[in-house]
Amino acid sequence: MNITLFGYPKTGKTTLFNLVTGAGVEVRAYDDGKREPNVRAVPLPDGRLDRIAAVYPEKKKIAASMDLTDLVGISFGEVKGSLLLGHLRKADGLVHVVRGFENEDVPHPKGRLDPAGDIRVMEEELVLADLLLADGRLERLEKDLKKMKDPEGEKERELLQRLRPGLESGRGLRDLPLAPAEQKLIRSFAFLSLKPLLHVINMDEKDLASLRRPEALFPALGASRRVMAFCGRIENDIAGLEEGEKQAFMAEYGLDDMSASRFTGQAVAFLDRISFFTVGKDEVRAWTVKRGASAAEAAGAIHSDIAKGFIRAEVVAAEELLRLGSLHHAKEAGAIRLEGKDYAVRDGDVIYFRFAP
Ligand SMILES: Nc1nc2c(ncn2[C@@H]2O[C@H](COP(=O)(O)OP(=O)(O)OP(=O)(O)O)[C@@H](O)[C@H]2O)c(=O)[nH]1
Ligand SMILES: [Mg+2]
Repeated sequence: MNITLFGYPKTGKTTLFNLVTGAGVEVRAYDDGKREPNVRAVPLPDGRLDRIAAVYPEKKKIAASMDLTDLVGISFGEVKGSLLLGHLRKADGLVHVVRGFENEDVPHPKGRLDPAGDIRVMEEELVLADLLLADGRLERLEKDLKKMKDPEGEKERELLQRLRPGLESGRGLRDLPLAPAEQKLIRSFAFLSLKPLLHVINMDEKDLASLRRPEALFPALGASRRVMAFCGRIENDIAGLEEGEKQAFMAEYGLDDMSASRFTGQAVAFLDRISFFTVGKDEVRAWTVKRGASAAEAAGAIHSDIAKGFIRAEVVAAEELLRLGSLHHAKEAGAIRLEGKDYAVRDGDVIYFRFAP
């Protein structure tokens, strides 16, 4: 699972990346902006994993993780031609970091502070990049179809033509009803306006009181978007403190948690992932899959061989296992269900996969 931080220059992407990963990448007010993306794996904390692991103190505990990528800023108007488009298309989820703070050392390129406006412009830019992609493909298809009959190509052309109005109007593709085969076809394009999108506003320290409700401060944000806020400046200062001092400072600023922990929670929620657990010989481990994933897909998340040789899944809910005391006790109590490869995995399942190697 890959989540990518992107946005206009100097919005606090690397500041957020550092807060979430603890990577300590240098943050500068002035530079040429030509840098490789920062990438780090971020463990996803899960209280259920902790409790299952406590049943098996001799086994290693391994959390699920996401890869967080931090891209350098993309200037206004330049998303469609950006060299970073490939990174955006690869991501499972996009996190748009938005400027909400005043800072004379790093002036806003438009000379004004308007997070809702910046969000609207960025959304338009993402849709425009999709429109150009669709049109480029259509143009090639038209040429090919003139030369040679191709039923698959005609289906693709028909689908792309249906997508065009949504892209041209700037609405994007989210609400379009699609048949499963069309969904599969459309997935291969990796359209940006279809990707889960979270806007994270880097708020000014004077607006700390609105951290939980950025829409109160910026009403134009609207309710239809996923938005969260953090305050890079203050949280960065706090992150550098000793544990004991941290709590005192957070209390002073009225912060009940740090953006890093809220961010990882939001990331799982906005990607609509669920977690399942495995208790192996040496390790207790959490994994994430898309909500609705089958047992076979969950097996594939661990190893393709387990999916290939899938025989059955032995399943018990984490809460049930914890109530009964251990997997062994769950088995004795007959609480373990046998499920086939089409079983829809539920959040919190503990699964043992039987497979033929
Ligand atoms: N006042 C204030 N300054 C901030 C805040 N967050 C970041 N900055 C400053 O803004 C500058 C850019 O921060 P970065 O985190 O590097 O921003 P970025 O989005 O990664 O920048 P690019 O990668 O160059 O596009 C730095 O000088 C930060 O110190 C904030 O919340 N308040
Ligand atoms: Mg940066």
